[in-house]
Amino acid sequence: FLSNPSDLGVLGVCFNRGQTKKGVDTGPQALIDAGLLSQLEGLGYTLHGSASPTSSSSIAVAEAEAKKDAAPPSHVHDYRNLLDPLEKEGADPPHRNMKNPVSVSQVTAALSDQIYAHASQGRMVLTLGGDHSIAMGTVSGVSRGIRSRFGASTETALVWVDAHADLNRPEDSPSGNVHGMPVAFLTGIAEETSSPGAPFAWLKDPSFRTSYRKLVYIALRDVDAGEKMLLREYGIKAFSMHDIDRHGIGKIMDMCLAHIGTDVPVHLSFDVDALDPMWAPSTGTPVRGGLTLREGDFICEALHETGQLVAVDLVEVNPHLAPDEMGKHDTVTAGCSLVRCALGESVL
Ligand code: HAR
Ligand code: MN
Ligand code: MN
Ligand code: MN
Repeated sequence: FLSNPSDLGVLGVCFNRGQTKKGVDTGPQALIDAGLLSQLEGLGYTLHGSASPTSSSSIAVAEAEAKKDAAPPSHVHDYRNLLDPLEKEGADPPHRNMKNPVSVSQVTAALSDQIYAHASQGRMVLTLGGDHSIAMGTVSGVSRGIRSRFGASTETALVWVDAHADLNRPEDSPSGNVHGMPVAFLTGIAEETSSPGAPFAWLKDPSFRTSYRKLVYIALRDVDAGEKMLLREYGIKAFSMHDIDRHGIGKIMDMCLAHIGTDVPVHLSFDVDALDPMWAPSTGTPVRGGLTLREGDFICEALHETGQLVAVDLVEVNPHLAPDEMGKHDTVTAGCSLVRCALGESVL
C-alpha cells in the first residue's frame, strides 16, 4: 500500500488539551532527544517534515506549502497559531460535556490535513504525541489519503493498542476529556449533530471515517461501562489483557490479523499506557496489569511483518509525570523501541 516504502512523514504533535495534565505536549521532543529520528534513519528511512498549518481549513496546508516565504517543513509542531487565541479564560468552554472542544477540534483538523499530505503521496506516516485525542487527526488523515489513492471504498483498518478503549461518546464520558473519545468520533459512533461549524463536525465527511468492523483493540483493561455497552452493541473486536493472558500474544496477533484480513492497509495507534507501568510509568493514566515491553514490541513487529502498515501513532508519553528520572528514561526508551519495531527494526 506504500508507493514510497522508505519515505517516512514524521509529525511531532505537541498537544495536551485532550486531557488536563500538563506535560504530554513535551512527549515528541523527549522521544526525538532520545535519538528516535536518527534511529529511524539508521533503519533506512528518509524523513519528511510538514509545513505548519496556518488555520484549520482543508486548503490551509496546500496554501502554506505553495507560499515561498512559508516556514520550512518541520518534524515538530505546537499549533500555537490555532491555540493562542483560545488560551484566555472562557475562550473554549465545554460543549456537550467535552473539555477544550474548539482547541481539540481545530488542532486535529489541521493535523488531519498534514497527515493527508503524506499519506496521499504513498508515504508511511509516523506521529508522536501528544495526548490520544490527536488520533482524530491522524486516523482521519490516513483514511482520506488511502481513499484518494485506492478509491472511496478502500477502508483502512485501525489497530488501537491501549489500556483504554477511548470510545466514549461525549455525553457518556466520566471525565469530559476528549482523549477518551477519538474512536467514537472516527467511527461515527459519536457524531456532531449540530451546526456545520461545531467542534468535530468536520469529521462527518465519510472519507475521513473508519469502519468499526475494521477496528481491533489490544491490551484493554480500564474500560468504562458505557464503552463496554458500545463494544458489545457494535460487535467490535477487542482483545483485553485477560485474553492476552489466556492465549499469549502470538495467538492474539494471529486472531487480530485474521480479523483485519490481508487486503487492507493498517493504521497502528499505540497508547504507551498499554504497557505495564513497570515499563512505561510516565503517562497520564497508568493502569496496572499491562503489556510487557516485549509484548508491545511483538505487536508492532507482527504488524510490520504484514507489509500492510501505512501509519503509526505513539501517544501519551508524558515526561513530566515520571516518578523519577529512571521512570522517565524507561518510558521514552520504551516508546522509541515500539516505533522502531513497527518500522521494521527486528526483521532479519
Ligand atoms: N475512559 C476514561 C475517560 O474517558 C479514561 C480514558 C483516557 N485515558 C487515556 N486514553 N489515556 O487512552 O476519561
Ligand atoms: Mn488512548
Ligand atoms: Mn490509554
Ligand atoms: Mn476508568
